[in-house]
Amino acid sequence: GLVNRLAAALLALTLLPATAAHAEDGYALWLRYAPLGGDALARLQGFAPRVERASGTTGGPMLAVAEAELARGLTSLGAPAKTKGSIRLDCPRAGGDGDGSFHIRAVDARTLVIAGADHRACLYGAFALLRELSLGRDPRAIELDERPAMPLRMLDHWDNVDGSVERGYAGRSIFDWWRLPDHLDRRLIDYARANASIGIDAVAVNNVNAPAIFLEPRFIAKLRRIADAWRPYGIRVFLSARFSAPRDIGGLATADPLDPAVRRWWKAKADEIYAAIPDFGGFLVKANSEGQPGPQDYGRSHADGANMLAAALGSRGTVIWRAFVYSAEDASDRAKQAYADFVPLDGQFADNVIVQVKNGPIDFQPREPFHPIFGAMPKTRLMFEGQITKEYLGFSTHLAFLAPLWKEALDADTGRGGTVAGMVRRGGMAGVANVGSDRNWTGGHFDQANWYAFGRLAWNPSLASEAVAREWAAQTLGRDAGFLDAVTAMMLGSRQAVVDYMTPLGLAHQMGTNHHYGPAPWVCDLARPEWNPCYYSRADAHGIGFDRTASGSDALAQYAPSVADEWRDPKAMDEDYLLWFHHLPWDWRTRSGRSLWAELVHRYDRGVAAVDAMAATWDAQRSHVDAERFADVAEDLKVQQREARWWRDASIAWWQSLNGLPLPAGAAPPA
Ligand code: GCW
Repeated sequence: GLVNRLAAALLALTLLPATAAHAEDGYALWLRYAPLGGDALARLQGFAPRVERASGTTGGPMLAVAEAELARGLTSLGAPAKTKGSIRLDCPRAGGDGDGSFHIRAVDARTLVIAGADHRACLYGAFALLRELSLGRDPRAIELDERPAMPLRMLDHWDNVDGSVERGYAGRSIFDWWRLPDHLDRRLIDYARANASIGIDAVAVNNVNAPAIFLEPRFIAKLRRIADAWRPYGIRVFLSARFSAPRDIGGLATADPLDPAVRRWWKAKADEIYAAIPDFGGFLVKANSEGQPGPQDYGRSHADGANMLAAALGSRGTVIWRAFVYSAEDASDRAKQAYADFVPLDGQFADNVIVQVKNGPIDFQPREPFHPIFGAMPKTRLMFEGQITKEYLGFSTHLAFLAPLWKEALDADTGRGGTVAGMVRRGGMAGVANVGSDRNWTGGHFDQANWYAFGRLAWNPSLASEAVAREWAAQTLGRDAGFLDAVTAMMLGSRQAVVDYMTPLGLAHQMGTNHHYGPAPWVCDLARPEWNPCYYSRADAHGIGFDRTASGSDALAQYAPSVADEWRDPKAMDEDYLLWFHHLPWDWRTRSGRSLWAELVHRYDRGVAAVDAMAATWDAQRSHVDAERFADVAEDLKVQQREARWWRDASIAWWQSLNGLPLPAGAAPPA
């Protein structure tokens, strides 16, 4: 009696804090399905659905995932055990070969139907329905008609064999290659589930700087275990393939793509992989870039290299060939090189080759104009590569919501018959993953929003950043309307804040060598000129900025005339790109009426002030967020406040050492 009750109470006391902390450590991501309240709960209880199958729909692993998710989500949101209505799954074809298009609608007052061609439709439909319910929508009024904007919605892991992650800021790799294939970490299932919930359908599991070991039989067995685990979630695995593998592990003397023995080797390798993984996605390749081997080592073109691998895969898979190339030999303007290398090859790539192009022409900077290749290769399938992990935006310590960054590129009119998003509709979008073994997956809690946003935008690039931020925050953090207004506004302004305190007015690549974290505008002595921050700023006593007009590198000419016209005149253009395209004297008048120098300082100050405002906004939300995540974010924001000042003060001091100018009137004193 009493002893037992005391023991139970004690046990509850010891368990409670741990359980509560676990629930709010961020592991659940946006799939918390926190219990609904108020009207939303009453509506769900009034509907009280059970999940059933339409007559033509039979079970299978992918449908089982959809059913389990619905059961879990509905219960967690507060649906009663005693049911009245139903959610009917009408996805007749088993398996997930379709594109995942689905619709959801009420057929009568008691029945919601999720319908589509095959099980993938019901998988995506299930997650979409739960999202709507989580947002408090009336179940019987939900009507969705969705189709993915592009076939490949992909995450690229830069994860290494030893468990380290290149540019990873969320702990070690989630892939435990040592224990695979015998042991599959549950986390990989949770990962697939999170990806399926946002429509991600492909994952490259290893770094593009790839050793050939991944192509060895023992690794193919490991990959197979992952592929089997992810199949029910609609995710195909891709492998980064080292171009020199025939030499590295194949015993051949060459990796020349036109050499018959090399071609046979890759064909046999592909056959071996497909025997283990019948739906293997294909190869992702970084070739002739930053020291990686490639076809140019043998005097062959990127098309020769890509097509050779494409022939090995045949209709079974896809070669994703990266356009991220720049060479030490031609350092006149790094921004021009990918276009110069690839555009002449338009029309030469095999049908199952996709050329993957970073959002901007340099390298994942806080702000870049869109890459000029978009629109310039109409006969080639293109893919958009974004970086979810924040290599150049303060790692996982600084808060920056990246949907506005990607949207800036995706929405840009290329002037060549469509937007950037339109140019990748036959290819897709790949995001460099920001996921690791941290409890909350991504290091910073708000970095989860970037993973989420990337998936949502790949599914539908016309979604507004604001809508994505809001739905993420509502599912992940809390549903209070005032809270959501405040947090959404904070997220939407956060990337511009980073731009302002790191690289305002179109500056780029002022980060420290290799680590790319703090400011280092003074660095000018690295062997490769285009690795030096001074190469990008071109700052001296007289002025600052990179002249990419006809009087300079003329990178502007790589854009369609209508686009180039927008950026040609420094007086008329969007000043967010000013110093990307123009070298201007320090006393040049900007549109605000301030001198260039004063405007630059103004923007650094504005960035610092924006971070201070973010910290204040967050501080006011204490009552709306669990204590654990509130404190985590508050701590990171303190670091960001300090480091925004570091960026501003170090940058301004360096420019002053060149131009000898005093701080403009009204500027904040250094911290
Ligand atoms: O952004 C740069 C990174 C490298 C990366 C490279 C790439 C994987 O600094 O770490 O290498 O781009 O995209 O290939």
